[in-house]
Amino acid sequence: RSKFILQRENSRPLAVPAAGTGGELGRASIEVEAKFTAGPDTEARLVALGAALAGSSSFRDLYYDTPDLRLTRADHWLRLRQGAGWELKCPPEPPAGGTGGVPEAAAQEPPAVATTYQELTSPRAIVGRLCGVLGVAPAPAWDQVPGAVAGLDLQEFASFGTRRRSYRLGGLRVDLDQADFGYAVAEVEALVGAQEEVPAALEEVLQLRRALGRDGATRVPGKMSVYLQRHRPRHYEALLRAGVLAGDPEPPPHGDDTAKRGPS
Ligand code: V4E
Repeated sequence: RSKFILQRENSRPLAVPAAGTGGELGRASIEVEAKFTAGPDTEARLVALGAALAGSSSFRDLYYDTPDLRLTRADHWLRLRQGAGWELKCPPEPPAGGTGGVPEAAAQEPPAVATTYQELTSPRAIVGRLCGVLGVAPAPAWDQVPGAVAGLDLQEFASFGTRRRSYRLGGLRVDLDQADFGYAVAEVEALVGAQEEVPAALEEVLQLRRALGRDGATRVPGKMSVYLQRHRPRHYEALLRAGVLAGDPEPPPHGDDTAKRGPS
């Protein structure tokens, strides 16, 4: 039986930890993800490996930052996923007394082939983390995220739609995304409840990525990286300088440059 927790469908939990054993009120939930380029045979390969289609969905993400980009330069990604709510993707807090060092499985791959992020969804956790990064005390009116967005002068810097087909295989999830600005990318994902579980999850994620991907050890940029490169080049350059995004080895061409999947 897989020890990994299934990731959400359309940002809702497919399976969630029992009350008090995970999530933001208990241990941290950490997403371990590796992006890859899907091809015309990816879905057939998934099915051959025993994966099941978990669903299809469409959603729009709106991302927010301060005018001087202090959130994203600190690798904090605040978004409103329409239909799902506010989410903050941010680096996991290092374990108490731990080093936060690179797990062994990741060290075998080039940087950023796999990433680990925490995804916060409770308003209190989101606002607390935002205030920590920005060095301000939370105001009483910020008990909901929109209050904090207004009070902290956060502004929308990106908005795009995604069509997603999701598969599950054991405790892993595979998302095949088509963004509405003409970029397709896929990712293998595991959700774990604690930092100690990250190395094993990484190994599973990278193993499935190798089985599915056409990229070898090449890093594949996410939707945001390509969006910023095309539509917000100064923001993109700032994140390269901050070391938050790595430059793309070969910038992906414009257009629907990977698998064609379903209607637009
Ligand atoms: C974490 C992050 C960003 C926010 C968007 O995250 P991403 O996983 O790319 O989006 P999506 O829509 O697949 O979210 P999900 O539905 O899985 O929660 S934008 C940039 N980052 C950091 C980052 C990075 N440095 N390198 C790579 C390869 N991906 C993300």
